[in-house]
Amino acid sequence: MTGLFITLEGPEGAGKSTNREYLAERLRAEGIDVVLTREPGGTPLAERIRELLLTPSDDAMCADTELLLVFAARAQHLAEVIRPALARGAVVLCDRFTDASYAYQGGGRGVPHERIATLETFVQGSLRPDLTLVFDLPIEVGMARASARGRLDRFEQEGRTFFDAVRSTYLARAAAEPGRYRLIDAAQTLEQVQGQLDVLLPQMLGLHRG
Ligand code: Z5A
Repeated sequence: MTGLFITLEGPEGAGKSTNREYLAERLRAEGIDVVLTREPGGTPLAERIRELLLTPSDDAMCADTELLLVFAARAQHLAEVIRPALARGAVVLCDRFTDASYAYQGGGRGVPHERIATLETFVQGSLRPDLTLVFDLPIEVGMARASARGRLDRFEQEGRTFFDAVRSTYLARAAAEPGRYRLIDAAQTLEQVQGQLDVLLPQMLGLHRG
């Protein structure tokens, strides 16, 4: 039995965490074993790496260090959580995965695509998400939502150019592989966004049943 690997992506404040919970409830109501998780993080060790990545610090972190840390956390997450859950047939709903490395380290920091692709193959082998939901919205709307929470993390302190590059990388990836990606208009009200997810639910159930 193999499960279904769904990732949620998009810029800050797009509603990934909120809607991950909503999707999990809807899938559980169908009797499905759902594992909710996130990156960077998802295991005790990977959560410690997350702290390193997100905590603002006076010590500059170079782009390659950042890239290696996200993939180090991912290796642990895959071994401890994602692969075992998929092997028992669960639906894994993961808030961010390797598309975020292409968007933030690639688009935002300018790390060459090939370098990220090399690590992707090294850490994941042939494993890729079955479905990726990209929550898209204007950067200023997402930033306003995120900043309403208070203290900004290390990524949230970046400027407009960084986030424009993040957003356009997500959109370019979604356009290049329409079979795997679904674009969600995340600027709509929460009810409307959840309406868009409801439309996708039968597809998710169909993919899970194989
Ligand atoms: N990162 C990386 O660089 N490379 C990688 O490979 C990976 C990650 C995997 C993790 O942060 C950081 O790690 C991330 C990229 C980097 N950078 N940042 N920043 P994270 O995932 O914890 O942080 P985030 O993505 O910024 O999470 P977020 O700001 O919490 O966004 P969200 O989960 O998409 O949004 P939310 O928490 O569901 O909603 C935010 C607020 O908006 C909240 O008050 C909601 O109630 C509200 N909301 C949600 N939807 C709506 C609608 N539709 N209308 C109005 N208000 C709404």
